[in-house]
Amino acid sequence: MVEPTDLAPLDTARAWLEVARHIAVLTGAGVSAESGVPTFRDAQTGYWAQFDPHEMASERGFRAQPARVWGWYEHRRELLRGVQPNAGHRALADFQQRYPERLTLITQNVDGLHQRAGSQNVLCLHGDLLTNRWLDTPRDCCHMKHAATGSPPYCDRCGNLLRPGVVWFGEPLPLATLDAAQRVVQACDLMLVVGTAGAVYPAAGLAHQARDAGARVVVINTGSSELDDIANTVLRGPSARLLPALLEASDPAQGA
Ligand code: BV8
Repeated sequence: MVEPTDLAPLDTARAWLEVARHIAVLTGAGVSAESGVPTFRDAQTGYWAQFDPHEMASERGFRAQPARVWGWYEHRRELLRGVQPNAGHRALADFQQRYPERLTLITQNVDGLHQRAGSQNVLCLHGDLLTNRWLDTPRDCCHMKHAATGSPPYCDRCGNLLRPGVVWFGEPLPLATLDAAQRVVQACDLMLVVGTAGAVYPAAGLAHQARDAGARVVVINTGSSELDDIANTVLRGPSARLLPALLEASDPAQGA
């Protein structure tokens, strides 16, 4: 019998998928690239290219330049209007629908496209670009009706600012979500790491945890990533093509 490792990476990954009982998927900005959403690194184009995204995606950066950072998020929200989930998002949602107990999706993305494609119980490590919350602990006066329009909106009673509902650099990830993600990767036998540079922690650490717990790790990326060296196999190419190729082929109904 030909060992899966003797096959091409995609066939190897398909063979591992067939026998996997618990599949963890970690996605990054690359899975939304083919929907037209610039990746976190590529988002720095035009006017925004002059600013460091890690600086802007931080509380310190927001407090220093609230109008500029708010403008950057409003710009990114604008880029999301009219954007649709792509075939990669849909392949993940469809597979989970066919095998609800087998796949858990963990995402670093804040664009909501996995949820719009139909993925359920998505573990969103870095929050949601389309929500806001108060910068400082809201007082009785801070109600949305007092969010005077501005850049950013603010409470016209105490001056509290609204901020995007995302996790900034230097801020802790939502504990319950991170705990759940860590439990998922500890228990999985296959982990797909899709469209992420693997440079942001603790998210990238989940792939290391999966590998250390004995899971097979498959990286899907158009370019090299910081997680390639812990992958059991790397599928080099766009996720909107490779996720359907990997996940749809495994459908017994298609006689795979
Ligand atoms: C925290 C929301 C502690 C905001 C984001 C350990 C080691 C080193 C550093 C640290 C560490 N622990 C903590 C840190 C510091 C820091 C960090 O990781 N820094 C990095 C820069 C070194 N981490 C933190 O600050 C985290 N917080 O640890 O807090 C703590 C605990 C208690 C109390 C106080 C504090 C918080 C990190 C969360 C930051 N927020 N997002 C926003 O969006 O504005 S992260 C942000 O950047 C994105 O959400 C995303 O997660 C990340 C970018 O990563 P990618 O998704 O990989 O995207 P990128 O553009 O980089 O790459 C795209 C990839 O796709 C590429 O590889 C490309 O080749 C590929 N690609 C492109 N097209 C395709 C494709 N692949 C497939 N198909 C395609 N078509």
